[in-house]
Amino acid sequence: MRQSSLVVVANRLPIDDSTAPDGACEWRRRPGGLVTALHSLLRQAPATWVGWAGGTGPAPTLPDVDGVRMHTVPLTVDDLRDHYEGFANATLWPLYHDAVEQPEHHRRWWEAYQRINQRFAAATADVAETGAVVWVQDYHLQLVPGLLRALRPDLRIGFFLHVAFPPPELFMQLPRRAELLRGILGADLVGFQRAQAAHNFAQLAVRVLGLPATDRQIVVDDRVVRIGSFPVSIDSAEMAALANRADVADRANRLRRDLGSPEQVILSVDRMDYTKGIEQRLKAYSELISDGHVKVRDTVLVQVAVPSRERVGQYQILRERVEREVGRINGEFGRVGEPAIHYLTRPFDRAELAALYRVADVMAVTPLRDGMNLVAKEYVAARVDDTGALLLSEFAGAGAELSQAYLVNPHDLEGLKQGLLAALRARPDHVRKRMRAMRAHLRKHDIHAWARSYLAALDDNGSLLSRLGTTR
Ligand code: ADQ
Repeated sequence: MRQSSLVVVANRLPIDDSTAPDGACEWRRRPGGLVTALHSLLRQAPATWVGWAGGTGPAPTLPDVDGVRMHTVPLTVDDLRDHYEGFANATLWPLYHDAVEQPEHHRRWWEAYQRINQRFAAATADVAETGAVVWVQDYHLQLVPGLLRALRPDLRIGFFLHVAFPPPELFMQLPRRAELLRGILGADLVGFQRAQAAHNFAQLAVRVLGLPATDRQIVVDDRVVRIGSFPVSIDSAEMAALANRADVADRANRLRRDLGSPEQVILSVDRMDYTKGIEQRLKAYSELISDGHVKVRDTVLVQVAVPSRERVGQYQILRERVEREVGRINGEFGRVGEPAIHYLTRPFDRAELAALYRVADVMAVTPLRDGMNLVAKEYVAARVDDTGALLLSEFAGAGAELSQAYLVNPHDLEGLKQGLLAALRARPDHVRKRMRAMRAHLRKHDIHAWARSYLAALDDNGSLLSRLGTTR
């Protein structure tokens, strides 16, 4: 078996199958931050990506993508139900996001989580070269670092959590909290989006496992595990270039006309998820209309909400509630050909998304809790003329970085309304000053800087990075 010096392990492979018109099956690179971030690095070393290819049949053998080997891990229908939809998305996801929905606990889900993590660890052990650097991603695979270390103590193992990590009081609810912590602590470096998350993790290591810990390191079995924050980012240059394209500008102008040429457009783009604060935002907007602060003719809201995890009950209920509320608001405040909310559920390609960002005078990103939130960063990167106001939740990781945004507490309805009004009514010179500062920040702290800083910290003797010869 061919082995690699750098292995990325993530629930999904970075490619999707697409069937060509002649029926032939092709594999295409999936768009997305992580893929983009790692792409330029992975191409330069003998690299492998371990993950699930989608589907529930036997694992397909896939061609290399841009020189990166795809190593598939198979999942059955039961695995998907109990591991992905169950433990990952109905136990961990709500618990890690302030328990804004009730986490469910089932022993069968935990068994599946262990089984699938073991499968990923074994697959990784097979493909990693002696002394390789392995980078495990996200909450689906928190046991992999520990399981992999037991199989392959020679490896350098990193773990990065893309989502929020909860305060100890919440994490303590997990029936198998000690096992989960020990799983993550199999890594040499544990990365989080925010410093607060690293602090929460260190406190848990002390409280649950009785380990000596600071916010920078935890000592486990005479091994030092380093912890820290590495805020993920986007390819800001790519988004800016896209937004600058003439066809994207044309599309943005057309969109504005199609919206009835309102004075101001408010935009929100979310995965349909109860953590994103969609219902609270709709309520704030509708109250601003009924209070007479906002007129539908002048100010429209475009809400993009792509359905996700549709087999998980809480997501089905949320979608029904959001759609009922959009219908109510449009029924009450819209007119023929003039809805108050333009509600869209389909996925957009990157150029369409860039055009939407260009149209938005105010971008409302108000999750109740979010590890980072890339949409906020994409909006900033797309505002190439320094206009546009970002309304941002304090509870998104991005809120800790983009302090020049209009920061709001989305649980506070009055505060949310005031924040939205402040963003809508802000003086253009103030808006410009804030946007310019945020764009400067993003140009420096982009996705390449993120991947480089994490890998430099993981590979502290520099052997991988010098082999990669990475300069950007
Ligand atoms: P998510 O919760 O999925 O990510 P987010 O960071 O906002 O949330 O990323 C969503 C991505 O999907 C963005 O790149 C956005 O452009 C894209 N997207 C949304 N709607 C779309 C549409 N209709 N069409 C096309 N693309 C669309 C998790 C964590 C976050 C963390 C990221 C990355 O929950 O907190 O920021 O991982 O670490």
